[in-house]
Amino acid sequence: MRDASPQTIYLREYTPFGYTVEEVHLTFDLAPSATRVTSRIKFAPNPKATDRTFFLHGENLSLVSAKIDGEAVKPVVTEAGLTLDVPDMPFTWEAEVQIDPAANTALEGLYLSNGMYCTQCEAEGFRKITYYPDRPDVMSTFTVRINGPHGTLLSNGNPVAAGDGWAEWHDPWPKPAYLFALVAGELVAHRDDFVTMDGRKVDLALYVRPGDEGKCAFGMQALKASMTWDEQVYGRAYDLDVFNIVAVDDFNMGAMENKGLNIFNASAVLASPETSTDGNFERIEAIIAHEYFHNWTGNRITCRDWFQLCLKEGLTVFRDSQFTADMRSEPVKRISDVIDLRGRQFTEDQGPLAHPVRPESFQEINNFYTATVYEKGAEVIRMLKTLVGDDGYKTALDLYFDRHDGDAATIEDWLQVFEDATGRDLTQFKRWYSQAGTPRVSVTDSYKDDGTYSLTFTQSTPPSAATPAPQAQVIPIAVGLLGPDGKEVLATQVLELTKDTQSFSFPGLTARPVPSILRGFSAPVVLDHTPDHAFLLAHDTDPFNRWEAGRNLGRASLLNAVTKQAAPDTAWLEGVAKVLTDDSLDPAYRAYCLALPSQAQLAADLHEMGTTPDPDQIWAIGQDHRQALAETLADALPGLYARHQVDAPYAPDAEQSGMRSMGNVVLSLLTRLDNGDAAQAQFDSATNMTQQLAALANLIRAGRGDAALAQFEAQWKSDRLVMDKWFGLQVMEAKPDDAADTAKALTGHADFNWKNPNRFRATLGALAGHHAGFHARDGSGYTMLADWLIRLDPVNPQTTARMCAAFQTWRRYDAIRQSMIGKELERIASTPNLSRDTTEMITRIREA
Ligand code: B3K
Ligand code: ZN
Repeated sequence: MRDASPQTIYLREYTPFGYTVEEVHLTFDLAPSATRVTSRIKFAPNPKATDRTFFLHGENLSLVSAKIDGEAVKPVVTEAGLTLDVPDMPFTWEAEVQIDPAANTALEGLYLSNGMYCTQCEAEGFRKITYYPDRPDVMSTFTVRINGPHGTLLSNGNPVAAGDGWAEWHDPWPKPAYLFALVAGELVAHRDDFVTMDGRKVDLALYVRPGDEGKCAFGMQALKASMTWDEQVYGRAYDLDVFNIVAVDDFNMGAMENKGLNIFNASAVLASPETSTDGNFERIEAIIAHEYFHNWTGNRITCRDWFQLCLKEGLTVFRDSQFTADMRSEPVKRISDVIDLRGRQFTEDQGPLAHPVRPESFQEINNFYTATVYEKGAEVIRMLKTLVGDDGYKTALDLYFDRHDGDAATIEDWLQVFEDATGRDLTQFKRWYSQAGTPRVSVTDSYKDDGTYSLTFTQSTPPSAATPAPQAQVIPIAVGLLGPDGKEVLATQVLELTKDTQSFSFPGLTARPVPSILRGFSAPVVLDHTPDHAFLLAHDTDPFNRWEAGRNLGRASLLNAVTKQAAPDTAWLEGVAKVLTDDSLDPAYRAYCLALPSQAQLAADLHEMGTTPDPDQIWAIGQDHRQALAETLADALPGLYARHQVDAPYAPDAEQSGMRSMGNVVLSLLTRLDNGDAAQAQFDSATNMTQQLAALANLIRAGRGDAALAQFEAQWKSDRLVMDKWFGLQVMEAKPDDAADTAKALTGHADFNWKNPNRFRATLGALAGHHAGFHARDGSGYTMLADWLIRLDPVNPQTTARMCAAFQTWRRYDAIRQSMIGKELERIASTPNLSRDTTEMITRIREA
């Protein structure tokens, strides 16, 4: 649907719907271009509402018939829905609509993916299936009858009955329409079961297309591990007789937590050692856990309105990060989360798309499934837990589940639970939900002869359009102190910063200590502090801050190379070399210590310092630094490489993947010295995708990737998920000047199915993520992306809008680049019939 002047929705304008829904009965007569949906819905006046307007959402529906209590009625139908005068007492609404799943390329509502019917309703897709009050605070039980093709017919809840070409499902748990799901097609099931802590047996199934049966075992194990973990850690058991997961090829995001019927992007669930990397396995485990955890945080307790999205998403991301930390390594998970947070969420906060964790207005809610809502939302919960302690957190969560089970709740409800459970006043803390922007915390220190050491913190948050006058926030700062000999003289303590400026004293020391500040990244802030990074890299007892010290050394070295033409810093080279060769440290951790900040991160840092970033120069300096590191470590590399090969049969566990990640980091350094000989040997002997793909990347970097790329393509041409890697890698590894051309050539490949979001993202997303390639001097990266966004928008607005974010940093760059980007933004904005999704994104980005 096209809106001439899109409407803005405000949090402050929330009012409850005038009617409650007591029961929903749906019948689907499936046909690719003419599916009939018959609904029978019992409504009753809502005693909590005053406005009795009867408006049902509905988009792209042909209304065949409508009845109230069995009598035909003629509602007023618009592009957005229908209105009707209804009785002031309980009544039954019946409607029959026709929809066209085959024409639904937006992948929202009911659509076809390779002949398989599937749905995506969050946030507002149910209104493309039938007329309904499509808002999360309207909850009901659903009974669904599917008349369809032979094969598997699935919906939410428990199976009631089935026959040839039909099936009936009933979901006893009241739910909002966004959690509705239906799947129908030729599928095979990988089955298992789980006995809950209260002794109920749950039948588990992972449905995939024939041919993918061999990629199910890991996902199923991850599901069972998630079910066990949620019982043990949060005391939450599953609540239906069945839990089904379906893998779908065409999907706009990772996965969806529909009640009892999770639908997954195939890339987020299918795994095998030959076709998936260690990173894929870890991501799949986390997404399965995330969607499963939503059963309590999202489904049993849902959101009152979409402004409360972080209520379920921030909490569920926090829960899945705890799960991954428990399954794998806590410090490594923390490091990777912080890299991600800085890369995506800080970027959002620093640019025109900045918004609070709980936004106050939107035009298209799908544009607010952001790093701020998800990842910063999770950081806010992590801080709450730090402030109230583990026991306080547990008491509060128990109260939350107890008090709000079955509710459509708000952030106010969530914070109230913490206040009631712990007695703490969270008035100031609540600013984390209402203020956009990343606070900066600067530190000064002093030491007196009487042995008292003091730290003074100053916080300030840059103003943004969303938050023009930010106020001081509650910032938990975990601090430890190290003595001059490197031994810890003060174990980690949490300081609570609540004012603009605040000092804390530590008496009784015998010498001036070195502070380790913001341990474990205890708050999502930018820390302005330049302690002795080399000392902390050598001695810090907090693994996060030890990594951070190395990263800060590397970052300073890169920045000095840009601004002062300095050579790579020997303190960084030597410090990192020491960590790398320290076999007492976890290999996965060491691999992270070697990674330099990204080029985009450096561009952000330079911009912050008042220097206009030059993407070509940043790229070249990164290359110099890696070359210098390879040369410093030249003697150690072959031994390190050999020591990090895994002989045991492949397992995607933390231990083996840590070994491979270290081995592959070493391989990338070796490749700089041996022209790719080790990479070629690894490519030829690889028996898993982690080794094969890393080897291929290095061969491309060494300028000898052609044969391996052809071999890889021949080997994997019938595996879509592996071919996504093949498309993406070529763009990612292209030299800056070739990136846009490489992407362009790939879009001409017979297998470039641009309507498939995975393939589109693999190719164009890789271009947008190639810092120097996207920002190539001639503007080819900008034009290429804009061309494709314009083409995709009418087909799939959601994926288009999401990818517009590639332009959000445009004001960081020089005038010529800004003018080229400005023209592309204008070209997109002036495209006739641009979707509401893309219009909102481009408008916000241009307002910068
Ligand atoms: N809740 C879904 C995301 C829906 C996105 C709609 N544009 C997946 C998740 O966060 O688990
Ligand atoms: Zn989620």
